[in-house]
Amino acid sequence: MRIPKVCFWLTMTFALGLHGPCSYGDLIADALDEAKDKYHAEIAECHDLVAKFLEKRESQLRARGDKAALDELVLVRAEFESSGLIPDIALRTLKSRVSRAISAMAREFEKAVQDYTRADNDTMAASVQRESKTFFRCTDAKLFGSNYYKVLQADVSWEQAALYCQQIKGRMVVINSPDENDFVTRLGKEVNLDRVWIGITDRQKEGEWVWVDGSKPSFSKWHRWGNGHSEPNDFNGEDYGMLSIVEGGDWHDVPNSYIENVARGFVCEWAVD
Ligand SMILES: [Ca+2]
Ligand SMILES: [Ca+2]
Repeated sequence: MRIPKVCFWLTMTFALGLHGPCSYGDLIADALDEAKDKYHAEIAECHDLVAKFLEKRESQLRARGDKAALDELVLVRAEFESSGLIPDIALRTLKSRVSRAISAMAREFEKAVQDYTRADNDTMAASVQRESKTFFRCTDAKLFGSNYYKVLQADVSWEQAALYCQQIKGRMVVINSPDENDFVTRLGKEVNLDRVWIGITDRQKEGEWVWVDGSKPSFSKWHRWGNGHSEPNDFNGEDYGMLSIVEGGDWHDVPNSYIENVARGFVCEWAVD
């Protein structure tokens, strides 16, 4: 029987003790693994606490017979279950706990990259660097062209959505072509959303629309009203881009906190490494 070459060399490496468990490289990997375990445990605990909070709130509203509040809560609960984003109505401390856990994990990745670089292990430094870019990416994000996309169902403002995409090492979606617009619209439709935030804004200078990556739009799909008017209309000072799935992917400018009792969310995008 032929032993595959790679197995032979691995066996030889261990046999010769070149890769002992006490090498510096392993200490870095162990510290990173420990940080990941801690991160996953912290996120799981926060999610558990939110789920319990929402459950308790639901039974309170049911007992009170508050139908309107109950309908809103059911929607918030469905959004939380689908996106994992801590809703605004939950304890604010939980929201900041999750943010802190993400930042701490991001720092651990940076530290490991530095440690490997200092130990002259450029291969591992590059590998951890790559992992850090995809670690926070939603596992079910869909590939289209050279990016991964995920629609997150949540009742958040444009600014909150942009910040969250950034936190998880992506960005709010930047749409450069009709095909990409159709793809994002289809993704939103798949999860039955009516509207999603997209990463375009004129908050810096009125009428100058820019994407979150600083680029100027090379393509746009502003909605045209039947009466000859069209978006963006800056109605009462609207500076944030929203894609309307129910209008075939047309765009509107709307206020930062565009609260409406409709299926809502935002789209994050990650470049393929
Ligand atoms: Ca505007
Ligand atoms: Ca508008």
